[in-house]
Amino acid sequence: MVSSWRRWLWVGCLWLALTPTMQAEDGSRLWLRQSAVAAVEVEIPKQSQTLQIAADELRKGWLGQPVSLRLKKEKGVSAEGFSICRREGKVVLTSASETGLLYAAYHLLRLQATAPDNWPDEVIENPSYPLRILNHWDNLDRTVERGYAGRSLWDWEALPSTLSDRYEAYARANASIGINGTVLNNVNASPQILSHDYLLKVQALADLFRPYGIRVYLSVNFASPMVLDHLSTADPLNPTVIRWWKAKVKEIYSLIPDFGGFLVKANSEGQPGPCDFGRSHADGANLLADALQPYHGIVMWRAFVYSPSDADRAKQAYLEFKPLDGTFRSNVIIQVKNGPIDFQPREPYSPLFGAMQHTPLMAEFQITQEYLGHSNHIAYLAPMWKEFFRFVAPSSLKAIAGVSNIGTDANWCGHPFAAANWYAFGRLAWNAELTSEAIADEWLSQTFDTRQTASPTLHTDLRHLMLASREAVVDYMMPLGLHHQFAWGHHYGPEPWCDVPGARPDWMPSYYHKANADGIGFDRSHTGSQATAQYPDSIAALFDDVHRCPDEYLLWFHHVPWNHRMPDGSTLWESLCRHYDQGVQQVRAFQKIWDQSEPYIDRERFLQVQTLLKTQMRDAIWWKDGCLLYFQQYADMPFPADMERPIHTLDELKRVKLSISNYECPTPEELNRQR
Ligand code: BDP
Repeated sequence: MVSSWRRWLWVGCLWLALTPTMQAEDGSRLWLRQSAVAAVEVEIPKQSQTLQIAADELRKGWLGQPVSLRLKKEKGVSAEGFSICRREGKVVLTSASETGLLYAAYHLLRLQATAPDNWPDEVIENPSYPLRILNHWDNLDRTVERGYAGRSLWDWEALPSTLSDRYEAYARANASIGINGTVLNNVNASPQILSHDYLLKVQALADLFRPYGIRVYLSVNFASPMVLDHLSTADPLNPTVIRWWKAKVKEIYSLIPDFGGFLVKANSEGQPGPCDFGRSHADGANLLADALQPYHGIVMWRAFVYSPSDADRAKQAYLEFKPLDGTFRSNVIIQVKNGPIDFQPREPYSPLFGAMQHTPLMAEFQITQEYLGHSNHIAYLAPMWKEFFRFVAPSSLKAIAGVSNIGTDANWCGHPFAAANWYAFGRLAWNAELTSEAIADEWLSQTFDTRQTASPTLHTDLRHLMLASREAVVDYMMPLGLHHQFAWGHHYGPEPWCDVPGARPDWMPSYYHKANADGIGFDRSHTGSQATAQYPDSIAALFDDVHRCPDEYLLWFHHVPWNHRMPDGSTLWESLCRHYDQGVQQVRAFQKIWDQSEPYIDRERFLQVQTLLKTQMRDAIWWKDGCLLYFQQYADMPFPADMERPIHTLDELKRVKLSISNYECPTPEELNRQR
């Protein structure tokens, strides 16, 4: 379709524009780093802020033929979807909505960066989910719960009069990957967010985000009527409480007409909720849903509930929510974490998915690496989310949410590779069928220009590193289904020995590993807590049988003797050792791969990743030595001869106490001081 000399000219321009200049980069441009040599002609159907943004993006970055944007409904294309085709010497982008055209513009730029000479004559894209939402766990004092990339982006003090440039850059990055909603504040919500002063600040952000197709949502505290207006109760059936919420919602919509709705953490980890007044989660959710319904707002009600009761923690959300199936209003969506415990490096999927047949559900993924090395470790999470989709059909979900890893750090997410997880979350929310490989391809090409360098292997080597990274973390932290072996509070380093006097037993690692002279692992089979019975029969049969249970979930579902024979003939103890060792060896391999990329990567990002990989390497050894030396006391067996030997003693590691909080990532200095 393009004559060959023109194609070469075009590829040449592209090469010139994209060839890395090797200038230092601070990562602030994320995956949006293209700049065109000369602005192309772009035709828009009418004047609007959104279309202007789309046109400006194309003028800044598109190197091909003139582009025509057309607002038109096409068969097989949803409201936010779009088509791209080449017609009469132009590239024609068509969508029924302005936001769809903005997405089309970003998609065209993505095609140019990732498959410049190899895209089909016609592209049609429709989002997998209508709601693709980031959850910020940002507090009003600008700390970020489980945030490891600086402070909160939202400068509440300065809002609404002063608007940081980063707000629009944030909206742009989200729009470029199709994210269309943002919950601004922590699920452990301050009631203050609903005060009039704060709503004016929220309004300012909503106004900025609107042209980028992003709606604003808020986390709300169930006791807000009591705290803000001194009501004597927050009972969801009390008429005064009902009136309070209706009036509050009316006030919000008078300021933000397209406000998205509420996210609620209730009766969980000390948060107030309807159960405090003898009511159910459905009573609580329906109260808010009724107030929001006239404005088409929604309630995302979290199923992350558990208490220090007799029931296995992994069973509790199901036990509490399954009986409520079908009793929620139609504008309530139950937001369920991917696994039944809490964002561990590996969990089986939560059995609530598939069990709630009459209630819309949405998945909650965690983009911030609370349990995967914070922003110090490379852990590309797309493979973890795809693993979830192997069990939970993407089409069975109503929406998708991801706990954000964004902060004030210049590169947004702390680790240069952590931005890949923000990117991957957006791309999977847009198209759950995309492969982890394809997303890594896109991100690498746009972030490091990996396809434009002289190296024949840089792109594939870095892609390999990304794809192997999450499994490496699982291996050196908690292989074979082990979970929650983290140090108290900050969830960074290993502490299988942790024993905080008086603390909740279900917050102690020993609750989960149950290591003793007989073996290790949590028996959730028919002989134990029977959590396996919460799964559909075919899956339950698989998980319940110690000989059929996939290795990666073995110690999640079974208490297994140390000399149990694994499918490869090794004992459980040997296999555990080999997994830990394998994790460490993988990080050594990542260091080598990264060092070979030096000639092709700008200095600043190269050095930052190189330094972080050293930290990751030391942490991997810390995890391996700490866990294996501790478990060896029970296994009473030697390390396999071919395994890398420990370099620490258990006593030494037991003395490590990082002085960091929920809001921080340990610095190399703090780690060196301790280890
Ligand atoms: C856990 C975090 C905690 C969150 C909680 C939640 O440790 O900080 O508040 O999840 O999701 O992962 O509500």
